[in-house]
Amino acid sequence: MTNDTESLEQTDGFHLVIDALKLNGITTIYGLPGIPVTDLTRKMQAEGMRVISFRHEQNAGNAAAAAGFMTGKPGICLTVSAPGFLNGLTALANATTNCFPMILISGSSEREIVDLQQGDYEEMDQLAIAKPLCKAAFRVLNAEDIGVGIARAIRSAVSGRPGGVYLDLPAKLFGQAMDAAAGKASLIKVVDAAPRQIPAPDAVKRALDLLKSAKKPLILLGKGAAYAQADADIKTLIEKTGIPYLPMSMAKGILPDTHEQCASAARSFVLPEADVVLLVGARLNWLLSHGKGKTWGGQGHKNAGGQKFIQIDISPTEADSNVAIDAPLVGDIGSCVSALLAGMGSSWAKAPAEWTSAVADRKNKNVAKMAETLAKNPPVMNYHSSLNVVRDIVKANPDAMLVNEGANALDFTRSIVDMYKPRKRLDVGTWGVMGIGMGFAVAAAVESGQPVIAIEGDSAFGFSGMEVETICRYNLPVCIVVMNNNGVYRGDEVNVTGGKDPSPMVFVKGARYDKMMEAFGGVGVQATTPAELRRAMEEAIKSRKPTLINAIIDEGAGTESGRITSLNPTSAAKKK
Ligand code: OXT
Ligand code: ADP
Ligand code: MG
Repeated sequence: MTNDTESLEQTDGFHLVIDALKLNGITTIYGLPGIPVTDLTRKMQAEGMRVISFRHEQNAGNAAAAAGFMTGKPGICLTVSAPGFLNGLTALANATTNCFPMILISGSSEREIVDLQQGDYEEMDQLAIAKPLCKAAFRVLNAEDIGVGIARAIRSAVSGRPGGVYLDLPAKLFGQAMDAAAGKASLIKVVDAAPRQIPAPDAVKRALDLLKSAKKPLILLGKGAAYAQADADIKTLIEKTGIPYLPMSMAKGILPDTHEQCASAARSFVLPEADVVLLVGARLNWLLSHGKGKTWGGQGHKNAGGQKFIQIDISPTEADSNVAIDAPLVGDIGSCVSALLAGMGSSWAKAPAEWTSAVADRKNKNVAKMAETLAKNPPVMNYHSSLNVVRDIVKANPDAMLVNEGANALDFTRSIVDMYKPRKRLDVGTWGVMGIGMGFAVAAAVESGQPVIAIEGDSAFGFSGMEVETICRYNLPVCIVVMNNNGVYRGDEVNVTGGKDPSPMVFVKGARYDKMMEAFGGVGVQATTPAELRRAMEEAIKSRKPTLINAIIDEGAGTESGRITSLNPTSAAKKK
């Protein structure tokens, strides 16, 4: 100790990273240890952080992304250099695509060697590779900059449109020592990381004028609306206006799916019929047929249906990305919805009864049709007879989290299983990506403390299935239902050549996924009937023990790509 400003104690890069995270309320990380972050994970645990250690970084990354969506705070994924980093990168890109706040912190190799490409251990220019796949990417070289690096990462992840951020921490940084008091002073507690963004009054007026003119208004809720945690105001907006609403899959439950204004069961009726559509945190991307074409009543696939759009979004460049937006409302959903409510006053007219009763008629017909199908009990369990059970279990346990992936396993679950509370449904999202299952399930359990039900296609499950060990290790209340139809979409395809190899679409028949769970001390059950499935799910929820139910589904029950068969390209080449 040489001068007055220095204290007796020293700190180092390891502890500054930990202190900076904790100072900002981040106490859980999802990751996978190894050089150069092994000691960091040990020290994190020693300093009271919860470290959830995975079997593959992609699953840790998906867990971090789900945590970000659920809490509005950036979920943290920690990986080793090059291959570990790349394994986590898919999840980071997926988080960015879905607007989930997440920070991928990765250790990296010696800069001097990497930059001269001299062949270091796990050499890779990670910052350059991450940059195009996330919102922002930073590298910290000096211990005294760790506070700034973490503050910038947090702010970038959650402000404006949320997304993924990459933070590169070279190995050498962790061991760097500095004076403890100076280190403490270098940390930043981020103030107002996701500031409210108040919409302009003229934009609010424009939106209200358009909404007032509507004869057949529709509200579309996207996952941005769920993320915004403005549930009470969204409910008031919907109920005050009486406008039918359609939730996108991860917006299900902002209001209960059983709400009388929910138009999910009349989707193909309301989209082409509506004249003014209010989009709340939903993009007009492929999931909404880009706002045009037959889905919207347009003549051909490029023709608009003639609807007028109001779009609430925090991103000012989202409007007009697919079709003209007549009234963009730029701001955070909480502020925008409350500004709309304030502008409506107390005498706002309800949506025309002719429209709402037409929607209700269509909806009731479809609901009755669905009830008929669900009541059937075919000799071999299919998606309907099995998901009818899941529907009941979720109804009885509305606080449980639901994770869902697959093709038919996804699409049938989305339309059959009602959600009752916001942010309870986590699924494949904007990319329709397989592999989110176990990462999302772990985060859902860790962040909510509630039981988790994961409805998984057998193919989908395979992408992250090894994490059943993680689920057992942390003793998480996760009940996985593998919808086992022996394959991708269906299990009955054969090799058309008659050769020895199976069709690319099918798996080993009669596979016992339940045994995987038993291998790690969890509960494995094989269910061939709805009654067996019900018993096993009820027991799993009650016991909170890690459980995997291998649900045998008719291998011929699915269709190619589920509800999105039409996206498969077909050859235009003429055949002789
Ligand atoms: O109005 P109509 O009459 O049309 O009816 C609609 C609703 O009104 C009605 N409905 C209801 N009726 C009554 N009551 C209620 N409550 C109700 N609710 C709704 O039902 C219908 C349907 O409603 P929906 O779903 O809202 O409407 P629609 O038209 O389908 O909506 C359009 C979409 C686009 C919004 C919707 O379809 C959607 O969200 N789709 C998402 C699709 C998606 O993302 N799929 C996943 C990707 S598929 C494929 O890519 C797969 N891969 C390749 C792969 C991927 N993805 N990733 C990676 C990393 N590698 C490879 C693979 C490998 S899937 C897959 C595995 C598949 O095999 P699995 O074994 O896992 O799964 P199985 O298929 O089960 O075998
Ligand atoms: P979905 O797939 O459910 O239709 P998308 O992911 O396409 O939803 O759209 C979510 C939208 O919500 C994004 O355009 C994003 O910018 C926006 N968004 C996210 N959080 C907020 C927020 N707090 N306020 C306003 N818009 C938000
Ligand atoms: Mg399958």
